[in-house]
Amino acid sequence: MAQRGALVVVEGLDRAGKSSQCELLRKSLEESGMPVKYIRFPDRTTAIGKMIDEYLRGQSQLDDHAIHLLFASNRWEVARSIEQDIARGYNVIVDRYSYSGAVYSAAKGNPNLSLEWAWLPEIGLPRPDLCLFLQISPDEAAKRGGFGGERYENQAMQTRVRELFHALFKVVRGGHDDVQIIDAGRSLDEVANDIRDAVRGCIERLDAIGPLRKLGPWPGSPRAE
Ligand code: DGP
Repeated sequence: MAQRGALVVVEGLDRAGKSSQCELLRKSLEESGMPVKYIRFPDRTTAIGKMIDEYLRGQSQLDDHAIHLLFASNRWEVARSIEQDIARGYNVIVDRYSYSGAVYSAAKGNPNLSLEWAWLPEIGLPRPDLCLFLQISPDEAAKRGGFGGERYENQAMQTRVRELFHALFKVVRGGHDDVQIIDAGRSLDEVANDIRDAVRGCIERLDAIGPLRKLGPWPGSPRAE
């Protein structure tokens, strides 16, 4: 049987360069003859994705918990196809994933929507073999062409999001090297080189990692026996 592919997630603040870097990574893997698929969340093309799109563009209002669960559903609706692609040997690059899911919702400051609560609907989704966090200061992000007009694209929110990403990574990292911080304040090429090296290293480790894993519960939460 062919070796399975790797599940690689690219995360970061708005304007950190995720989409450009995902494209460069896709090209570089394809040029090396590796099968690649590239997906991004939110996937605004599905029925759920269209509701998310309207919300982000300020055309609809939704309860914080309701929109949170729509974002998570948008991942669940393609979870099976990610697993199938990985099993068929594709390396799947994902632009934003569960980490954005938990962090952006918790960053709203709703006292009934903690980071821990926000993580719950992510449990059981395919677990990335590698998560690359493109680190950039909120000031630098604002300089890069400024923020657009979508919900969340403002300095206060981005600062909170940044803090919460680090808080989340501390909790879910579990001592493994599957979350790597990349300094995205450098040139496109420098960042792309680091990403490419990290992903190649991950692909080489796939045998040692074993089958695709699932995102686990919040550490410390009680489990049923
Ligand atoms: P993007 O298409 O990558 O620019 O993402 C759109 C915006 O939505 C961006 O500000 C980040 C935010 N976002 C992405 N995924 C999620 C999610 O799962 N939950 C929440 N609350 N926000 C998200």
